Amino acid sequence: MQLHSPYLDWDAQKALLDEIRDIVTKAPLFTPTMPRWGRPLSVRMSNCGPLGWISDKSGYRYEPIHPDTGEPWPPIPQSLLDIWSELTSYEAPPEACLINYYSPNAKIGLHVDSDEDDRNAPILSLSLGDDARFRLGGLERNGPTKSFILKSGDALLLDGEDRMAYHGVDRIYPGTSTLLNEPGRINLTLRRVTTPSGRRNHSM
Ligand code: MD3
Ligand code: FE
Repeated sequence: MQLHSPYLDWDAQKALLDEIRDIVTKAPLFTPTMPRWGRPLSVRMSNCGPLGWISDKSGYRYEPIHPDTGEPWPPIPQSLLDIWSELTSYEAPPEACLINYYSPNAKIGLHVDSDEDDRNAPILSLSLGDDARFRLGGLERNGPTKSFILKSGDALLLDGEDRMAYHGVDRIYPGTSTLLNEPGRINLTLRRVTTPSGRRNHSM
């Protein structure tokens, strides 16, 4: 895990926020639900890029279209592709940028990100808005965990042994940032989903 705190200054955070707002007008936030039971998650989501992560009664997966509008996801802004190139040494661009919106009471329980075919690629996270308490464990659900505060403008790179680690967001601290016009937090995660052609997939 590599935490750059902060990575983006105020102006860069504002510029990125404007780009995300534009994406969300074209690809509105949706409420993902738990597979099988259909219980709604507290985090609302959207995506940009050729693929987007969704969750509904039939399961977790990447899809090329928005579940409500049926339209393709908007493209990933160049500014985000540049950050990926700057912070990762990965050979191919990200294919999905998951946009998570946390209202003050939203959280995400401990989970592993395992819906990507390419488990060798890193995941790059950017935070905007209120502080969050983020928890990172190990490869086993009941192992020890550590918690960190993620602040507006922070970039977190997950690679190597942390890529398949359990992690979650325990809580948001409303009112700790004035970037958004209301309390809450946005997290962007840039992900490679498919294995680039010509690369051996060493994960299995
Ligand atoms: C550690 N998002 O979208 S970002 C998720 O703040 C997710 O919205 C959190 O977990 C959020 O799946 C955490 C940081 C992050 C992203 C992926 C990871 C940490 C990770 C993958 C493996 C280990
Ligand atoms: Fe995750």
